[in-house]
Amino acid sequence: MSEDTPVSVTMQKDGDVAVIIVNNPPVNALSWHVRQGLEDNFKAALADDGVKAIVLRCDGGTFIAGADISEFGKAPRGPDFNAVLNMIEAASKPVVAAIHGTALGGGLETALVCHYRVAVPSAKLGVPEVKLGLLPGAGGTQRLPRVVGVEAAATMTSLGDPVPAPKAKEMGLVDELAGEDSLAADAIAFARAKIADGPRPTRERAVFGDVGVIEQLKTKNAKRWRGFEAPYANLACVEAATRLPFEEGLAFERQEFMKLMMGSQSAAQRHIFFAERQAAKIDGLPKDIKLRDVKKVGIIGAGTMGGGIMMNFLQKGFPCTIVEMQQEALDRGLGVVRKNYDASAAKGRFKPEQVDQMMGLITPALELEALADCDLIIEAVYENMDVKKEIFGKLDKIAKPGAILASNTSYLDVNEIAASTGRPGDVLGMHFFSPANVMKLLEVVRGDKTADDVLATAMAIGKKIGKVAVVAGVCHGFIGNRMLAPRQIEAQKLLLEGATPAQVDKVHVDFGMPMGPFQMSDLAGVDIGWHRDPNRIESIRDALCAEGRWGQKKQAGFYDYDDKRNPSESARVAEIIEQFRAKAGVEKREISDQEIVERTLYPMVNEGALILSEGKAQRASDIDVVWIYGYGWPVYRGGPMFWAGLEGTDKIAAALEKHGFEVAPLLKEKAAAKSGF
Ligand code: 3H9
Repeated sequence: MSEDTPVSVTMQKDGDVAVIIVNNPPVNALSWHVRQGLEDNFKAALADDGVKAIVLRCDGGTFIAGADISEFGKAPRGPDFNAVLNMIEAASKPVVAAIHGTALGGGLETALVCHYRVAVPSAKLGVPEVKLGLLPGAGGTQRLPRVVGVEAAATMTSLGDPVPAPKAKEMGLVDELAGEDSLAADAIAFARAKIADGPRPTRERAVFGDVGVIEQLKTKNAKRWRGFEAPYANLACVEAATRLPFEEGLAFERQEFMKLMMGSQSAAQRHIFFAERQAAKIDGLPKDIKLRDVKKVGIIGAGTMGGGIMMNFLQKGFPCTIVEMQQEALDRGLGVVRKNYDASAAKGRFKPEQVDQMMGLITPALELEALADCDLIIEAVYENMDVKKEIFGKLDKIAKPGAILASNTSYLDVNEIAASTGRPGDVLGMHFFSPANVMKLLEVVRGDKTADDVLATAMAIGKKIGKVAVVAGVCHGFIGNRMLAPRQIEAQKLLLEGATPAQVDKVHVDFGMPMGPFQMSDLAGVDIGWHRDPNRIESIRDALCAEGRWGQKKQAGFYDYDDKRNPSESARVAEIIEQFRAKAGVEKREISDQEIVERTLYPMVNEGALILSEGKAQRASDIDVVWIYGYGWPVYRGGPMFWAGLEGTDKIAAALEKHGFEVAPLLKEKAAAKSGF
């Protein structure tokens, strides 16, 4: 051990049992010095004749939560992880892992080379590497099928979901459950009891179970795994374990791991892992800023958004007052919430009594005065500045001092809304995405005068209700919808020039998006924003609206729909496009898929660059988080700004210029430096 090696692994002795303790906050990741410490301490324990058994446990809130992801892609340092694990597995004395918190990825792989595993009931064990575009690359795919069988190993590795300790015990992954408060002592006693049995190397156990499950998993998850490489690589390794000797299986796993590690999908998924955590941080604000107390929530508007927003809070036990103008609308809104919960209960996500409990937290009201005791009030009425200003003006007189007043506006100027109150410091935007009880993204819109503690509280509340919250500045459409706009405009132009809605949508779906611009428009409603000026027919979209082709809800939009909402290409839409083309004097031509990418996806990067340089997003990775969690951008492409780096900012800038776009100065800068964002 050299002088600059942090001491993150220590050893204590309890009679004839050596206890090796990892302490590497915050999650005991396997940083190079932990691997070094494990090697040194295991060697010492094995060399000590007084030691008859070894316990491996961790200090802090968790067992080892995996390899240190921040080391990936950097020059290797410290001992090779696999070599350390092989040494532990080959120990001549029984080794017991004592697990609390989470044993994840390389953490579980470490536990798998221990000869026995003892865990507290609250612990969770899993191999989530697939969520980082990887596979357990330290023997996990070869040892798991020997401990839990092929079916469980294939499921655990390809889906990446952790297993609670009691279930892990049933599966044979955990040998004994310890007392929640007596893990250290229980593990020592267990290890002592195993001295007579001796070591039990996992590699010497036989793989068991039916390999047929692998094809079943592929069929079942085909939609979920569309475009992803890692789930299939995980399954290939588990399959290899069923036919190859252990060492050959390990070599195959290593080869597959390296392929994923060097590829762009894992780089993108690792980027998002850190981006998501980074998004929670507000630049310039102290981490320990005192938050406002939010116990009771008020919602204005019981429509789809208001009801969906309220569901998030009810699920976390917040009493909610919901206000509507008319009894009928209120009843309808609450009916929808109840129906949604009942549907979830039918799928086993809630118990019926939980649904009653959540519904019991609602106070319905017809007057804004009912919100007087709420700590956070979220306005979710339709997008009209005058209406919103009137509501906030009234709220100013009703809400208690210190209450946070939020608007769920998706486009409007939060500063103007705030100015209709005498307390603009308490006002901000909380922009949820539809369906609000499902979509993970929350844009927290910081007005010019929003107080720091109001912003920090809104971000913390977002996390509490299970959202990924991102700070956005005030601008038309904030981060997400502002970037959506150029894409939608350009998609319409492409129709005029010769592309079909189906062609444009296919390019987006092939890229990995859940749907393309026209499918999205049909789902959300082609008529959004059109009713303000229904006599205007200036675009293909206006013409569709004028004919009542408002999207799926009318079984007609950019596509025709049957009773089951299956889309088909529309002859009528083709006619409308043709008419507009003639009127505009545009000549029809072949549009290549590449041109669709360049004219619909590249402009999003351009807009993102503007958003960044205007300071409307704190960092490029926040923009990526918005697009992953709010719009279904494929996580294996890391969000638009990360993808720009993969695609080449120089290539993007050149193509935008070629198509006549004004290239954002920041994008030009990145292009000149050939760097990403
Ligand atoms: C692997 O093991 C590959 C192997 O097969 C080996 C192959 C050879 N590394 O999430 P939190 C940081 S791949 C580095 O907010 P929580 C995180 O960035 C790995 N850093 O806490 C954050 O930093 P900051 C397989 C990590 O309590 C801080 O710790 N393992 C790592 O909500 C707190 O994190 C996984 O994929 C890491 N592995 O949740 C597990 N993990 O404070 C990934 C966390 O500066 N981790 N950090 O923002 C998790 O799922 C959650 O962090 C965990 C705790 C559930 C553990």
